[in-house]
This record gives sequence, C-alpha cells and structure tokens, in this order.
Amino acid sequence: MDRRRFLVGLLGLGLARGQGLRVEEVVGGLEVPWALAFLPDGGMLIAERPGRIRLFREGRLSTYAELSVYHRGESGLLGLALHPRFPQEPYVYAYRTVAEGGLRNQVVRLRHLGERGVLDRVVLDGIPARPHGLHSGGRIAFGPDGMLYVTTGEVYERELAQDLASLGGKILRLTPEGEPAPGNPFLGRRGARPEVYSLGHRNPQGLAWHPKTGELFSSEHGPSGEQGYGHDEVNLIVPGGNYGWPRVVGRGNDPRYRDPLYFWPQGFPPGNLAFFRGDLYVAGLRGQALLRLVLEGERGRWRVLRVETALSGFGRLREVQVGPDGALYVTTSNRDGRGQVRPGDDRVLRLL
Ligand code: PQQ
Repeated sequence: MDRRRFLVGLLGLGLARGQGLRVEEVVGGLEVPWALAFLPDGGMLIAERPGRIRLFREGRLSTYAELSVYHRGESGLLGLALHPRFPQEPYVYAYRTVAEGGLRNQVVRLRHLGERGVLDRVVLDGIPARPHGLHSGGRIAFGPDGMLYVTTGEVYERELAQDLASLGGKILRLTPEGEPAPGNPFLGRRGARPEVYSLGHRNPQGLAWHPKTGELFSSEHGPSGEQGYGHDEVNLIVPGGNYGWPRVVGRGNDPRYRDPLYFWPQGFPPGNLAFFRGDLYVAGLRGQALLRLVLEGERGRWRVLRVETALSGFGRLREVQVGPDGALYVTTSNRDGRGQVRPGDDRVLRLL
C-alpha cells in the first residue's frame, strides 16, 4: 500500500467510524469521473467527463477510448453501462454531448475489443443540449428487465419537462438497440415520443433498482435558490408518472403529479444513487457527502426512516455503485469546476 492510499485509508477510517464502513482509494489522478462500469474480467471502466474512458485493471490505468464531446457546464461524457449480456454482446454504452452536426446529447455504444473500445453506433440521438451545457441529465443503466434507462435534463427550458414531444426532462426506456421499449407508457400516443417512461423531471442524474422489488428510484436536482429553497429529490419512478417540474416543487398534494419519496429542503445536489446492504446511498455534489437513506415499507409504499452520513471529507461525490466484489464504489468530482481540488483528485473510492 503506498503512502497516499494509507493516509486516505486512515482519514476514511476516522470519518466512517460508527457507520461500519472502511474506505480506501482505488485509483486517483482522474478528471471528473462521471460513471463506472465493471467488466466481468475484473477491469473497471471509468468515464471522465472531458471525453475519455479509462480502463483500470490490475493496478494499471490505460485509455480505453477517447470520444469527441462538447465539454462545458454539466455536459460532456456522462453515463456508462454494459450490455446486459456482456461480453456475448460486447457493447459498452455511453451518454455524451456532441457539437458536430448540431449540439445535442446522444447515447452511443462502443464495441469492446479487450483493451480498447471503438465507436460502434449512435443508439439514440437528438436529446436536447444547449451551449451553456447545463441540465444535460446523463445517467444510463440497464434495468432488471434488460432495457436501457436514460435520464435527460430540461436544459434550463423548464417547459420541456412537461412536453411529451421532447426528450428533455424525462426518463427514457429503450431496447439495447435504441428502439422505444415494448410496453412504454406513451407508445402510440399522438405527439408523444415513444421512448418516454416518466416526465416532469428537471435534471435527474441517478438510477437504481430496489434489489428485492425491482422498483426504480431516481435522484434529481431541484431548483435550489430559484424558488427560495432547495428541492433536490429522490423519486420512486412509475411508468407514465409525472414528477411535476416545473408545476410543482416539493410536495404538491396534487394528484396529477407524483410527490418525491424524499427531498432536501436546504438542497443536496445529488449525483447517482445505489442500493447497498438494503439501504439507499446518495452521492452529494455540493453536499460533499455520501448519505445513507434507511427505508421502511414495502413495494410502492416506501418511507425514509432516517438519513445518516456514511462518508465525508473527500469533497464532491458523484458516482456511487456496488461493484462485483460487493463493495461500494464512489467517485469524487472536485475537478468539475465547482470543487476545491486536492492533490490526487479525482479519485475512485471503495467502501466496505
Ligand atoms: N451539478 C450538476 C453536475 O455537476 O452535473 C448538475 C447540477 C448541479 C444541477 O442540475 C443543479 O441544479 C445543481 N445545483 C446546485 C445548487 O443548487 O447549489 C449545485 C450543483 C452542484 O453542486 O454541482 C448542481
């Protein structure tokens, strides 16, 4: 163990004490690691927002792919996911913002060639993006149903979130080939995009399925400051659900809109979220902590019993995922322009 890892380990031990989690640094020197994907051979893919995918395997970091991206604001290379039948279907999916041919977000896939990935094709094109780069969404993940879920932002044009003809401010559900998934709630509705799964989102950037019930949970950036208070959310996503933005902020008590499962009145701008040992962990950007939400209830009737800090002291946190070894992996995001950069940033941390 090198000295840096030892020190990080010590620091983490101190901070995580009481929560029963030990933390160690897996790899550092990264630039805005937005998403992780675990290869079955033990390698880990890391999407860096400026447009690189790195491969970390057996202690070595290499460049797996370089993608052309529009890197500004909250845009660039964002989500990452493996085909559910990987490696028989040797595809790595990524969400990126591109400028050539018109500024937009798209889902692409790369063909996996062992040490490298090469662009295979665009899976879904035309997701809104704007020159300021804000509210670009970007999380992608395959669900237990084998379909690809995609979170998109409303690019600061709030009405897009309620417009079924727009791909912005939505959660989308696609086949692995990028077609609208069978059973999608607005299939066949005139004027509606058939990819839409849920609407009324501002800038969701997290996707996680409950390990027992298979229900989808999503984290979302609310309008901190815009309406006098923060409003970052965790939502339980149902097909066709309207999550209210911009009509409702917080709990609306309006049957047309779904209330959040949980929200932070003072704001807790969230990256991804993940289930780990029965609890829901949410990575915090400005909040600079990993929170553990202890849930109580059953399918469709969840309540957050309490919220605890599971990790802090590493700055902004963005990605959180359970690895194949059963540990929780978290990335820092201190080099994204909003953080205080520390020596060795950004990092992938491992908690167990
Ligand atoms: N950060 C991102 C990102 O880095 O991808 C996206 C967002 C933030 C948002 O959509 C926000 O609304 C947001 N809001 C605040 C805030 O109100 O303080 C902070 C941040 C942040 O810390 O990055 C984001």
